[in-house]
Amino acid sequence: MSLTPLIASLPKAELHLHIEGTLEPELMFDIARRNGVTLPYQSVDEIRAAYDFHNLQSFLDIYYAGAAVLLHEQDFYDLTYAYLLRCKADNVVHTEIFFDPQTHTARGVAFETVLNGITRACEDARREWGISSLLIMCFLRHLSEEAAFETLAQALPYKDKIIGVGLDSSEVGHPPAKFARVFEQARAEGFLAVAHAGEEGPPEYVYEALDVLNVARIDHGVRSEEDEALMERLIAEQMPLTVCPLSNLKLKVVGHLNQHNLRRMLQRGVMVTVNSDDPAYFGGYVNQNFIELAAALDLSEAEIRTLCQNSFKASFLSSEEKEAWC
Ligand code: ES4
Ligand code: ZN
Repeated sequence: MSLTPLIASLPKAELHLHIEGTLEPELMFDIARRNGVTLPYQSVDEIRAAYDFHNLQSFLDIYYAGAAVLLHEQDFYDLTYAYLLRCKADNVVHTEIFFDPQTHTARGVAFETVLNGITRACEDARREWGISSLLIMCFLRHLSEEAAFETLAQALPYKDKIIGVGLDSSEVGHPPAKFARVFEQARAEGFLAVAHAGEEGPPEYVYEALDVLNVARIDHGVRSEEDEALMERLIAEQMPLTVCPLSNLKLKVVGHLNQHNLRRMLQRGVMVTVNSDDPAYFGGYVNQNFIELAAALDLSEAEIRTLCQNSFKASFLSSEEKEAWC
């Protein structure tokens, strides 16, 4: 029996979503036109045809180029509002949104412009549809520690609008420890911490994220399975992994969805969740990730329910808010 109606009907939280990765080609074109930005593509079809990635870096090059159309507060508002409309369609009632300020400040866009546009859309979605959101500011790990410190300083006046800090972009060659001091200061300032680790990088990067950055969640973490002691630790600590199945497929972290280790990890008791990462680039929002994964791994109804419950348990909602959804 199809699990699609169950997947569609269950309330869920999304915990691994880059707002710049929700820029659909149609909106990219609209915003480019109104901002007078020239894209290296003639049509929406041509953009979609370029989304053929062989690893993380080949995706990131195209993703950063697409984000260059975003200039004004309204652009960030429109981007975020369109994503939140997709949350409503997928019964995502709570979302924890990553944003990459350095992608924009490097082009001369003010930190406040980015933050205000995203925040205003989140406030409207809460009022209009009751969707709650929290923001996580990511440091680009291919850039320097000094650049990350500058970004952290820019965020300090907006601590009330940003729940935590994260670490994304090119993983291999940029281990978590590169940002040990930045994360130490961020946590001292009251930010929660998460980090991408074990997507393309080895299990050692997951250990570093835990032990050096003191993260509360690991983003991806799928390569943790290569280290048995690490798996036992993740299970014992109920450390959440925010897994992104269609992302792993499109970036060739796995060859086929039926080779994905999410079900094995779930059955061992790892606190795994299902998320969409960069849905405009990877071919599906959160329900599509559930649907394709359920088909490929033959997930049961009970497993789908557990994954949706995990999404709230692993969230940064208060324990009262979590209980209301679990
Ligand atoms: C990302 Cl899939 C992925 N990995 C690392 N950094 C990212 N930024 C946006 N998507
Ligand atoms: Zn990601």
